[in-house]
Amino acid sequence: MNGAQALLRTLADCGVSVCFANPGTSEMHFVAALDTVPELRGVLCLFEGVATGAADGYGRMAGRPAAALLHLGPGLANGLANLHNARRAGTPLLAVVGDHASYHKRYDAPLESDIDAIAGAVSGWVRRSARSADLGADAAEAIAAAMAPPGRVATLILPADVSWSGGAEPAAPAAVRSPAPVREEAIRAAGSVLRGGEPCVILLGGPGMRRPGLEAASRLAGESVRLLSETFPARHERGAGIPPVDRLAYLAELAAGQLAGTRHLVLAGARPPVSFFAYPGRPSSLVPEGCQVHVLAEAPDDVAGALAALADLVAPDAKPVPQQPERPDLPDGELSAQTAAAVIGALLPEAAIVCDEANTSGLWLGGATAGAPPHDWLTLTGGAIGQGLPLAAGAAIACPGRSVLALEADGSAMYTISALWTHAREQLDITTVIFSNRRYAILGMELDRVGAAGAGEAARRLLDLSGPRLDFTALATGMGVPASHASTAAELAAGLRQALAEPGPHLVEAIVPPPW
Ligand SMILES: Cc1ncc(C[n+]2csc(CCOP(=O)(O)OP(=O)(O)O)c2C)c(N)n1
Repeated sequence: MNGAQALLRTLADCGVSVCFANPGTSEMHFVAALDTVPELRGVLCLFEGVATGAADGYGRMAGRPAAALLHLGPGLANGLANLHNARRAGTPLLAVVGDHASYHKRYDAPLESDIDAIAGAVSGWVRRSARSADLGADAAEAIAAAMAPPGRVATLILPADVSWSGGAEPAAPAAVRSPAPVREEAIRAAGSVLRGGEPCVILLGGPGMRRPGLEAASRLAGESVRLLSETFPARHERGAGIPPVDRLAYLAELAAGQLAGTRHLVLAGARPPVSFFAYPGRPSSLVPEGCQVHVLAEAPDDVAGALAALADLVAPDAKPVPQQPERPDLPDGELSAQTAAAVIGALLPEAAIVCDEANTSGLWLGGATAGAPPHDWLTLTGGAIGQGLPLAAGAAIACPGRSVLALEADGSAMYTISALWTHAREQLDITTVIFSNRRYAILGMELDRVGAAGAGEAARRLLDLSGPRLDFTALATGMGVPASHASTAAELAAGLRQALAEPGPHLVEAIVPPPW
């Protein structure tokens, strides 16, 4: 058995069933080995950022890693932004990065680069396999590292000669760490804070955004205790029947308003809140003056267990308060981000998976979908745009039978537009809605907020996408995805209905004015 065959066999035995790949010459033995391990499905992605974003979407929904196969340092670098988002999401993910044969490296061939350094920026675990005999064990360890709670990017660097040499053997799965158990002391401390009756916010995040955590947290909410969540959760279970929680706003001034008057902030899977960016004269930390921060549970901990233990301590008889079913009426007239949100809220299918990269066009989506049937909401955890279309591919492959909605701002969609080809190639049940406002709208606002004086026509031109006009229906059909166009609410509703009723991928380009 060569190294590549042992590697793939080990991955399959460890429960890895998908590899999102953009291979090159140094990965050809890995590619050939796919035919010896039929349990591992190779999915071709036409850009590495699609492969890594898809592996992120897969890991968030499956709770176990997919592999992303990348070609040396440049391939890894192309995939880095979405590995960054995966790192922020705490997604279990295995990046396999091919490298030159070990003896070839000293010749400094054109693709030679410092892969270890690039990988270090986004990985919680990095190993360069030295011998084909070690590769199986390295792979099993990589998977265990990727799955250690809450999840991380594990990068295995695979020299071509390690891949092609014989004498390799598959390894058995390695033990995976469980979430750290509930800490009694933290429960007692949070209990006395909650009993004290001073204004308190429980800030939820990470695994606390799944149904069990939300139900336990809901038992704790009351007159002096409010629930809020981190701004960009990796996976938020929401909708009718699940206790709702408002997300902390992206804009620091709005988030400061949400937290004003809070004397105690209890963190349950979330980090202390900070401003997304620094703004001249404004604070970086969003913890209000005089507010004490208490850590109930961190992301690697049993967050839901900690919340449940806290609820049993201070509110043993309290019941969770679920969101009532409620949908907006289908609106009429011209399309805007607001009416588009109402259309989506009216039609969102049960058990949908929403990949939200709608940016400024998404302001009304949360409200419009709050009472829709239960669904999962995946967000831009690391703020690196170009995530949504790849994320949708991975989520759809992780959850066949569920509708995936990619809600995409036009600027962000263009970063990884080739993901549409993978949607079509794999015939994934993904409906993409492009919010075409034809600009980088948020940056128009940020230009003013950071106080960048003197911005004129030259500056505005860098934020404008209006010419040449991006024709998303042509882009989609050119990659095999049927597409339609909507400039009224009724057209969006018709397009969405059809897309959701038919199997396979679809795209609707929604022409919306920018919100400012
Ligand atoms: C990888 C990466 N590159 C650049 C940026 C900076 N950036 C933030 S928002 C944005 C434009 C967003 O435009 P669009 O996706 O069309 O959304 P809109 O603001 O119009 O709603 C850019 C370029 C980023 N966040 N991530």
